[in-house]
Amino acid sequence: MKKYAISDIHGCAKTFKALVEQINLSKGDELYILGDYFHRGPDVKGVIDYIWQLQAEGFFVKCLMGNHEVLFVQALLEGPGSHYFDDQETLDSFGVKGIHDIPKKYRSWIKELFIFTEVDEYILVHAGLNFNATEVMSDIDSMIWIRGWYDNIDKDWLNGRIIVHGHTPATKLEIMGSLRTLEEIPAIDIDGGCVFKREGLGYLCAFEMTERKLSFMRNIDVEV
Ligand SMILES: [Mn+2]
Repeated sequence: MKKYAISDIHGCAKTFKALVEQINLSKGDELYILGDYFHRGPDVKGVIDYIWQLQAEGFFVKCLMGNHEVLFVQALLEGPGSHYFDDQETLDSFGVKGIHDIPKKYRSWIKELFIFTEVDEYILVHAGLNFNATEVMSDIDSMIWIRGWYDNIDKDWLNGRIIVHGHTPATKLEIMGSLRTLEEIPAIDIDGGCVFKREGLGYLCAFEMTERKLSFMRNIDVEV
């Protein structure tokens, strides 16, 4: 049985589907998605529909929340004209004019996403952990938003656990490099910056946690 983590799909439904097919996901496997389904890419609706399709077919898929989903929920709460969410492509993927016109089942789904989860020796979270917090696992805001936190990692607190996260785009080489340095830095950033054009970015990454193997899919939704 394999256990995969994928993060920061950002509306790239074709790339996501191609990666799931590339890893040859089986019904006994587990797939964890670490947030940021929304924004930037062309087919947010398609990403969520594909997750639901997998689940309906009997695949195990557990979804965490990213900051782009938080922004979306804040915009829903704030009402029309909210500055929290301004993404025409996301609206276009649903064929609607405003976020409140997005069907309720999608809006409700976002509110049900998990903030973090633990799988074997791994802690899975969108952005990372704030080791300066009094209660590391209570700092939800940091779990969703934090950047540049590796210098504060408390290995004693982790007690052998490894943090798998996304949120900060990393090049393919950086992601592969972090897999080799888990002893020193027990964290791996699997956000391959799939929607970004910068050198080394433009990949969606799947991390198989049991055998610690990486798979990459070049973006096929947008030009990168
Ligand atoms: Mn993010």
